[in-house]
Amino acid sequence: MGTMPGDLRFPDGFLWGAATAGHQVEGNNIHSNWWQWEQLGLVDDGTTSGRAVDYWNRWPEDHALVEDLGFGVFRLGIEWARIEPAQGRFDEVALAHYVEMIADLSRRGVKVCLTLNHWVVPQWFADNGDWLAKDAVAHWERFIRFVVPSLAPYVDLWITLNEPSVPYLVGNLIGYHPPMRRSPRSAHRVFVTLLRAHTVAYHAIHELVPEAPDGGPTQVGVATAYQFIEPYHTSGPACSLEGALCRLVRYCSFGAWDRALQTGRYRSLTGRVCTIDGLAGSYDFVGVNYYTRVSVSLAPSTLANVKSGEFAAPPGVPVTEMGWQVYPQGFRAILNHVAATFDAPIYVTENGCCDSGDADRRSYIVRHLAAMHAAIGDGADVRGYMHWSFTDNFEWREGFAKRFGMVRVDHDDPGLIRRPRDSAAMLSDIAAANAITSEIASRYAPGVSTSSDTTE
Ligand code: IFM
Repeated sequence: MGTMPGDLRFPDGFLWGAATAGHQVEGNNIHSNWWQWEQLGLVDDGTTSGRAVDYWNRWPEDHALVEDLGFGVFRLGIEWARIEPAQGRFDEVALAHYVEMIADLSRRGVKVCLTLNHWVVPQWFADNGDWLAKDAVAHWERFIRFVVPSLAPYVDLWITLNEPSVPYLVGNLIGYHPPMRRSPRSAHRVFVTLLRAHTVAYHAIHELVPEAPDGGPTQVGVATAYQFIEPYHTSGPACSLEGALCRLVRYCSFGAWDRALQTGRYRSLTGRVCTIDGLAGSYDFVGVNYYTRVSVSLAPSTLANVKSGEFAAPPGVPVTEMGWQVYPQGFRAILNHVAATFDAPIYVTENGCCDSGDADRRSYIVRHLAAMHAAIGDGADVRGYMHWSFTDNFEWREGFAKRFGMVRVDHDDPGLIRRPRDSAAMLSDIAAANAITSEIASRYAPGVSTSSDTTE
């Protein structure tokens, strides 16, 4: 397919696709900590993950759709609680089920990006003290060594941990997710344990998997949540104070983690330094999850809105149904920041918006892809884009009411029918063209500018 001047063309071989996570789509992850926690009735819309969208059984249909849409990569996760439902009891049947699922993608010519932990742990592990337990990393390593050899023939990109900042900040500092601790000490300890967990997984995978399915080097990384963090005010004393707070928020959200991955050392806010053998340089690529800008404010009116670590948006800035700012300029800045920080290829492992009617998603995608294109032009080595999410799914504490899917699925529909939204058709066309052509942009997102003024 030819492109015209003004079209935004992506590098040859660029991977286009979508992302999901086990617990959010599979259903009936009954031996997990999240499943147990959901029964307390704390999910905002009163739902529980239940059968979710039954990906556990409907994967053939979903994979056929992935293939029809022409996606070259699909990100999914496995659930530790299914594979090791009781301590030391490994379920070969569950693992074989995952192998069949994942091999199917590979047979369809779709590259597999596999997440080994997306926050959820087995209930027995949670009962044992979760990531605070002395033997947490040993249990985790045993699980990794059990699953990796069977999955290895089909996995192109391994993600050890998804967004580790969520368990340490949201689960242990803010107490908004299970285990709902509000303890800086626990948050610190979980942070360090997750660094160790990543390190052992990284090295175990490299030891067990000599090469990727395409014969190239094995690729292991982390999917990190990056927000573009800025002061709420643009000038004056409030802005200076907020600027200082921004540095702290950045350090806690991703800065400390990134530095630890590079240097092998972590300096806590109290100045304690911890060194982890094997951590320095333990990444072959960087997974970037980007959604929004966070405007840090000290004003009581905006601080009052802080929920799960979010600050309110400045007036006039468009927000999604999550209340998250739509800020593609931040995507470009983050990709450039990651490129400057790490000398490694980048995959966008999540980017998307909560939009139940698919009214704004196409514009969100076009503007963020234009920002990504600009970052590539700036020199960032971005190799792929996985849109969050493929189908609607269980959005954690926000339940099923929040819709991130390019494919609509109603949790309460007895048939759980998959209905691709226009945004899925658009990403499919972009993937086929390996470009945002002006024809695609004007057909799906009329009036949305792809020029660099929207991305600077
Ligand atoms: O649904 C989540 C996902 O599990 C992790 N990253 C952010 C998404 C949207 O909130």
